[in-house]
Amino acid sequence: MRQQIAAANWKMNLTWEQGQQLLNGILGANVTPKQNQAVIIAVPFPYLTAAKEIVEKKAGYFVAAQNCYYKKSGAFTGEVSAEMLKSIGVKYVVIGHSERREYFNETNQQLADKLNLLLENGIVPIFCCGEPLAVREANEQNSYVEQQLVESLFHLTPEQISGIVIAYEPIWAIGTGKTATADQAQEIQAYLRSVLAGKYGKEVAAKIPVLYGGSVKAANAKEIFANEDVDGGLVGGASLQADEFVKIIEGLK
Ligand code: G2H
Repeated sequence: MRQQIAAANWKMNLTWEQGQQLLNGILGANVTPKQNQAVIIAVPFPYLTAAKEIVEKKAGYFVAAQNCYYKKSGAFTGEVSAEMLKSIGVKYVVIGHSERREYFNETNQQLADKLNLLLENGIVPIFCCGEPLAVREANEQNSYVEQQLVESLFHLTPEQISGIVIAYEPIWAIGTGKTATADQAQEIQAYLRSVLAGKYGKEVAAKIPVLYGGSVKAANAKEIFANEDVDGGLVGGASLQADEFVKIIEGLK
C-alpha cells in the first residue's frame, strides 16, 4: 500500500511554549503509526531543531519546514535554503502552499526550482496544488491543477517524482470550514493520478502519496482518507489541537 500521511501545518501560529505543549499532547497519546503510515508536523523555522528533539524520538513521526527559498544560497536576507534545512536534519518541506502562492507571489517555475534543490539535498518535498473558487465554479479545476503539476513537476525523472508527496488543497476549502466532499476529493485526486500516469506510467503514479487538505478535522478525516486516491491529509486549523490531530492520525488507512 502507498504511504499514508497525516501532516500538520501550524502556519504562523503558536509560541514555542504553546508548541511544546501541543507536541507533548500529540506524542503523549502514543499512537504508533503502522508500517505504511507517517505523521509529519510542519512547524515555523525557529522551532525546527527543538521540535525534532521531541517529535522524531518516536518512530514514524517527523518534523517538516513550511517553506524554503528557490535559490541555492547567497544574498537573500531572511530566506532559508534547502541545504540549511538538510544540515539540521529536516526530512520534509512543504512547498507551494496556496498562501505562499497568493501572498508571496510564488510561481510554478519557482516551485520547480525549489523541488530541484530539495531533491538534490535528499529532502522530500510536499508539493501543494489546488484551484480557487472561481475555477471550481467554472468546473475547470482538473485542467487548472494539471497545469500546476505540468509546470512544476514534469521536468523530474521518474525516480525523482517517486520521492515526492503531493497535497491537493482546493483554495475555497482552506480555513473556511468548507471541505470538499469525500467524492470531490476522490474525483480530482484520481484525475491527478491519471495525469501522473500519463507522463510517468501507472506504476510510478501508483507510488506517489496524494494528500487532501482544506478544513480536514477529526469529524471528517476518516471518511475523506477512506478514498482510494486520498493518502491522508495536510491539516491546518485542526492540527493546533492535540486531541483533534490525534484523531486525524487515527483516521489514516
Ligand atoms: C490548508 C490546510 C493546511 P486548514 O491550508 O494546509 O489548512 O486545515 O486550516 O484548512
